[in-house]
Amino acid sequence: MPLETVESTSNIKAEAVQIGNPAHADFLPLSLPACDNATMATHHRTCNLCEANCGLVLEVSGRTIVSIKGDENDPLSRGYLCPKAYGLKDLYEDPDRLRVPLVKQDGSWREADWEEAIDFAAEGLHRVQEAHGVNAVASYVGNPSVHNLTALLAGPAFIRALGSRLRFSASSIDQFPKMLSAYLVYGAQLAIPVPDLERTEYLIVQGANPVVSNGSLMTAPGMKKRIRDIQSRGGKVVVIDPRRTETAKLADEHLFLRPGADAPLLLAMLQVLFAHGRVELGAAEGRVEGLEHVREMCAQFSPETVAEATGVSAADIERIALEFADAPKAAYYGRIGTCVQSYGTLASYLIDVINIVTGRVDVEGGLMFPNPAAPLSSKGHYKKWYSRVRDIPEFGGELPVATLAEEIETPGEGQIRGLFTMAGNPVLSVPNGARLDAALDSLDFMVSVDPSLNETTRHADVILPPRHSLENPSYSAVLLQLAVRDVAKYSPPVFEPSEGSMSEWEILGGMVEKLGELRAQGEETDRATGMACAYFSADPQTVIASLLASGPYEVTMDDLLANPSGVDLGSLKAGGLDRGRRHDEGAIKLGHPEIDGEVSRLRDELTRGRIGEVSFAAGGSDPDASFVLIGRRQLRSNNSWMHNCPSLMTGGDRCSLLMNPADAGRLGVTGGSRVSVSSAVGQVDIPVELTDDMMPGVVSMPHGFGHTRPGVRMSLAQDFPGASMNDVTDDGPTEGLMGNGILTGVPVRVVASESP
Ligand SMILES: Nc1nc2c(c(=O)[nH]1)N[C@H]1C(S)=C(S)[C@@H](COP(=O)(O)OP(=O)(O)OC[C@H]3O[C@@H](n4cnc5c(=O)[nH]c(N)nc54)[C@H](O)[C@@H]3O)O[C@H]1N2
Ligand SMILES: Nc1nc2c(c(=O)[nH]1)N[C@H]1C(S)=C(S)[C@@H](COP(=O)(O)OP(=O)(O)OC[C@H]3O[C@@H](n4cnc5c(=O)[nH]c(N)nc54)[C@H](O)[C@@H]3O)O[C@H]1N2
Ligand code: SF4
Ligand SMILES: [Mo]
Repeated sequence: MPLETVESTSNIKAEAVQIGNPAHADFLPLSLPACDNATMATHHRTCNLCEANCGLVLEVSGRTIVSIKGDENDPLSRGYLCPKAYGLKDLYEDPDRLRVPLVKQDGSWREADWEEAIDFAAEGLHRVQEAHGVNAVASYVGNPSVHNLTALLAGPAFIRALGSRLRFSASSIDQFPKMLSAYLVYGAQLAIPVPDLERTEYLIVQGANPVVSNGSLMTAPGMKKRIRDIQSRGGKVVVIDPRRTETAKLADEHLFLRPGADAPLLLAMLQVLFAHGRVELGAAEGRVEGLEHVREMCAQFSPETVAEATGVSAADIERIALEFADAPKAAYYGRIGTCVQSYGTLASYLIDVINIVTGRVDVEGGLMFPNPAAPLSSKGHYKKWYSRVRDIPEFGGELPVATLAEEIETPGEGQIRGLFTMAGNPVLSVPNGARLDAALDSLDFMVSVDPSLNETTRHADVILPPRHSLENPSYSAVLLQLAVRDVAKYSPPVFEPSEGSMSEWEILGGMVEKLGELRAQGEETDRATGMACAYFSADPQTVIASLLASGPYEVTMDDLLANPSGVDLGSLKAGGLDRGRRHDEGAIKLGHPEIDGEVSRLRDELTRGRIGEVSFAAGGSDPDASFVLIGRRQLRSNNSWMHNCPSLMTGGDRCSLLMNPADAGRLGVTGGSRVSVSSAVGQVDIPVELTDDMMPGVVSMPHGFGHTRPGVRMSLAQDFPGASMNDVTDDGPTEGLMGNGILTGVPVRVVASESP
C-alpha cells in the first residue's frame, strides 16, 4: 500500500536540532568518543516518550544527535512528531543523567562499580526478605517502563523472581478502571478496543485531551490531523470535559461536565438509548449476556434526574445520545479523566456498554480490537486476595499504589520494609505524595533502577542507572496492541552501548543471579531465580522474535530489519471479538454484582447531593471559596520527568492554576497572582491563570512538578520547580472497585496567597 505523506501537525517545525549545541557539548561525559571526524549516520526509530509511537529519523554523528525529524514513511505516524521528540537529545545528553551506580553510605552518595552496586542491591533486598518474609519487599514500576523494551521485558521476570506479591505500578493511578471493565465485560484485562479513527464519522472524547497527550490506550500519533480528517469526511467530534481543552477547541461541540459526574451522565445516555429504541447489537449480536439487566440498571436515570449533578442539560444529554446512536459509524472514547475518580470502573464500563449496545464494537469506524504482530495476552484476575490495611482487592496481581504509604507505615505482620522501584517517581505521581515521601524514609532498604536522582530515588540506598534507551533496541510491544492501525516496527540501537553501561535487562539479570546465590542453600538452588536466570540468558530481540512467530502475520525479525520505518499491516480488522483469550465463546458479559453495587452507591450519593463525597454545589456560588481541582497535561511536559530538558523548558514556569475569571472575581484574585490551594491532606502555593475555558467552580493544575525537595539532582527542573498537585490529592478515598487513585475532582479551598 503506498504511504500517504502527511504534513507534520505539530506546532513546531520539524526542523533539525542545532548541530553541536555548545550549551550541552560541555556536559558530554569525557568517556564518550569525540565525534569530530565521525561520519553522519541515519537511524529510524520510534519515539518512546509517550504512547503515540511516532516514527523518527535521527541523523547522528558519533555520539551526537544532529537532527530529529518525523519519519514520513512510518505507517502509523506518517511524519508527525511533537516538541517532546527533541527532548530525546536533551535526555541523552543530560549532564544530570546518572551514568554510574550510586550507593548511599552514611547518608551521602558515592559512585560504585556495577558489580559492587548490584551485589549491594541484591543483598539488601535479600536481607529484608530473610528477616521479615518475601512480602516485606514491595515493587513499584512506573510508566516509562512500558516505553522501553528492555525494561518492559525484564521487569516482570525480576519481580516474579523476587517472589513478593506486593506489587504496585503506575497503572493504578491511570488505566486500571478501563482494564477492570475489559476484564469484566470481555473476560481479559487487555481486551481494550480502540476507536477506528481512520473510518469513524462520530467520535465522542470524554476525559481525554489527545491533542496534547497524543492519545492514550489509543496509539494514534497526530490527533489534530485525525480530527480534521473525521470532520472533512462529514463527521463530528464531541468533547465532554470540565475544561474547554485544546481537543475541545478543534472539535465540533464541547460540553462542560462536572468532575466525577461521568457515571450519571453515561447512565442517562444509556437510559435514552433504551427509551428511544436505539439498542442494536450489530457484530455483538448473540454474544451479549445481561442486556435486560442493563436496561433495568439505567431505567431510573433519565436525563432530567442527572442534569444538575452533571452540569449538562437534559436536552443535550438526550441529543448527544441519539446523535451517537444514529451516526453511521461512531466511537465513544473515554480516558484518564473517566478513570482517576471515585466511579472510574463504573464510568469505563458504561462507555464500553454504550459502544456495545449501539453495535459499535468490532465494526469499521467503531471500536475495534487491534491485531498486533507480536501479541501479548493477559487474562488477569481480580479479588484473589486483599490488601492488609484497607482490605482493597488485588487486580491483575497488583494492589493500588494509593495504599503503598499505609502498607509501609502500618506496623505488624506483612508490613513493607523494603522497596524496589523502576522507572517511576511515585512521590510526585501518587495521591498524597508527601505522605509517601515520608514513608519511604522509614524503609529498611530501597533499590531504584532509574537514570535520575529525583524526589523518589533520593530515598534509595542504591540507584542503578540503566543506559539510555537509544543504546538499546526498540519494539513497542505493549503500545502496538492498542494502535489505531496494525503495524510492526523494530529498531536496532542508535548508539553502541556507552562504555561500562548496562540495560535494565542486564541489571535485573545480574540482580536475579545474585539473589539466586544468596538464596541457595548448599546443593539446593532457588527455583524462582533459576527460572529467571534462564529467561535472562536470552536477549530482548529473541523474545520479540518469538512473539512475532506466535503472531497472526508471517512477519519475521528479518522483515522488520529490512523495513526500518516499520511494516504496515493495514487498517484495523473485524473479527476481534474472537481473537485472544476472552470469556468462553467470546461472550460479552454485562451483568456484574460489583457494577450493581457501584450504581447503588451512586444513587445514594446523588440523593444526598454528592458524587464521590464531593458536593455538587461546590464552587460556583459557594461563599466558602470551595472548588474542585482537576489535572491537565501540557505539550512540553511529560509526567514528572522531562523538566530537565532545555528544549522543553523554554518559557519557564508552566505550573499554574487555571481558573474561570468569574471565580477569580469572587475570590478577589487576578491573573498572575498567587493562591494557596489546600485539601484535606495538604496545601500548595501556585500562580493563577485566568481563562473562560474552565468550568466555573473547577480549577486545573498540571501534575509532576514540585521539584523543591532537597537532595534532588535535576538542575534545570529545580530552577522552575512548580508545586506538586499530588501534595493536594488525597489517598484516603479511592476508586470504588479496586482502589485506583483519585486524581481528579478533588475538593479544595482556594484563597489568595499570603506569601509574595
Ligand atoms: N495528579 C495527577 N497525578 C498523576 C496523573 C495525573 O493526571 N494527575 N497521571 C498519572 C499517570 S497517568 C501516570 S502514568 C503516572 C506516572 O507516574 P510514574 O511512572 O511514577 O512517574 P513518571 O514521572 O512517569 O516517572 C518517570 C521515572 O522514570 C524514569 N525513567 C525515564 N526513562 C526511563 C527508562 O528508560 N528506564 C528507567 N529505568 N527509568 C526511566 C525517570 O527518570 C523518572 O524517574 O503519574 C500519575 N500521576
Ligand atoms: N504532553 C504529554 N503527553 C502525555 C503525558 C504528559 O504528561 N504530557 N502523559 C502520558 C500519560 S502517562 C497518559 S496516561 C496519557 C493520558 O492522556 P489523556 O487521557 O488524554 O490525559 P489528559 O490530557 O490528562 O486529559 C484528561 C482530561 O480529562 C479531563 N477531566 C478531568 N477530570 C475529569 C472528569 O471527572 N471527567 C471528565 N470527563 N473529564 C475530566 C481533564 O480536563 C483533561 O482534559 O497522556 C500521555 N501523554
Ligand atoms: S507525540 Fe509522543 S511519541 Fe510522538 S514525538 Fe511526541 S512524545 Fe514522541
Ligand atoms: Mo499514564
